[in-house]
Parts: sequence; C-alpha cells; structure tokens
Amino acid sequence: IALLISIKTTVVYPATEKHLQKYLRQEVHLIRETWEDYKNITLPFIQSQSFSIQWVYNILEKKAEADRIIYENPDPSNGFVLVPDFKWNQNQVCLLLLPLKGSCLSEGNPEEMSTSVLIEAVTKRFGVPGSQLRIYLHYQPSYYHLHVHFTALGYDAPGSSVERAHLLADVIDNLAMDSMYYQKRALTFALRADELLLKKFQEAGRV
Ligand code: G7M
Repeated sequence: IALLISIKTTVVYPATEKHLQKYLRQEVHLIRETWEDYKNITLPFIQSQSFSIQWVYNILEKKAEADRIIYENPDPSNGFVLVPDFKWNQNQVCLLLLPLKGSCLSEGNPEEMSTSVLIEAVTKRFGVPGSQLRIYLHYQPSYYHLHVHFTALGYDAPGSSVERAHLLADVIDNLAMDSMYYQKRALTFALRADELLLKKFQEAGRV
C-alpha cells in the first residue's frame, strides 16, 4: 500500500528570539485597545523597540527583490510596490503591498491606493479573480510600515483570523465615513503570554 504523506514546513533563517517565540506554543490573551491605550501603551512601546524595517526600505529603494516586483506605482506620495511575501508558496497567492509613505493605519492613506488596478495586475499575472482575493492589513503587524496582504481566498493564510486581519475595503469605507474612525473605536488583537506589549497592558491594569 502506498502511503502518501505531505508535510509542509517553514524554514526561518536567520531566526531571531522573536521568531523562536512566535513558533513555540504559548497562551494568548485578547486585548481591547482604545485610542487612549494606543497613545499611552502601544505607541510608546513601538517607539521604544528597534523593530528593523530595513528590508522594507530595501524593497522600496530597489536594493532588494527588485526582480520580484509584480506591480509598482512610483508616485512619491501615493506610490507603492507589490511583491511576493516571503511566505510565498507556488500554490498560494501571497503578496505584500508596500506604500512608499506611511507607517501606521492613522498615518497611511489606504484610501488613496487604487485597489482595482492592483487586482487587475494580480488577476493578469496569477489568474486569481478579484472575488477570490483576500486583501487585508494586520493589527498588530510584525513590521510597523504600512503594508497590505494579498492572499488567495482558498488559502487559509495564517493571520487572517478576526483578531488580526482588517479587510482593506472595510478600512477604506471606515475612513471614508470618518477620517478619525480608528481614533474613535477600540481595536481587538491577541498577544502571546511572553510578549512585552502584554506586560505593558498588564502593568497599566488593562488586562
Ligand atoms: O502584517 P505582518 O507585519 O505580520 O506581515 C509582515 C509580512 O512580511 C510577513 O508575512 C512576512 O512573511 C513578510 N516579510 C518579512 N520580511 C522580512 C520580508 C522580506 O524581506 N521580503 C518580503 N517579500 N516579505 C517579507
């Protein structure tokens, strides 16, 4: 009897302590972050960390992955680059849209990105229609430079759960309704037990 076993593995190299922790089983807690929490806890935490986003600048400045660019708009204020995500696998569409400007939801201008042009480019290149593309942002992200994920709807992408993914179309609608939308409502996200940000929320008595 032939037994076919398929195993999917992910190799992360070089792996930082943060990567190791990410893949170890951990307890997780939900945070409900208000705008006050963002200003008092999350933002100072982000600013105190030296999250390197050099790889993003390398892509934007064509110092890395230039041959992988799927679509780009060089406009200095509204431009962006669309490249395959590192997590790319031949059977999945897994792309990252990096605006030339913008570092967080309230600073970036996702409403200025013309998604229809991008969907057309992705459909042309990968044969996946717009109705089968999941286009979303992460909150919290791993890297604090505004970026949008494109994944095939049929692919159960990690990070597409309700506590992390925000559909770009919804974000655009929310901001069109009220440009202060994300300063007025709370946002929910999950933090692992070992994350320093969770400790900050605990210290502030918010968990
Ligand atoms: O939303 P979040 O910050 O979690 O997503 C960041 C995404 O960037 C992940 O899906 C990573 O796989 C992807 N990524 C990380 N690095 C360091 C690179 C890189 O150097 N190139 C590309 N193309 N994607 C990356």
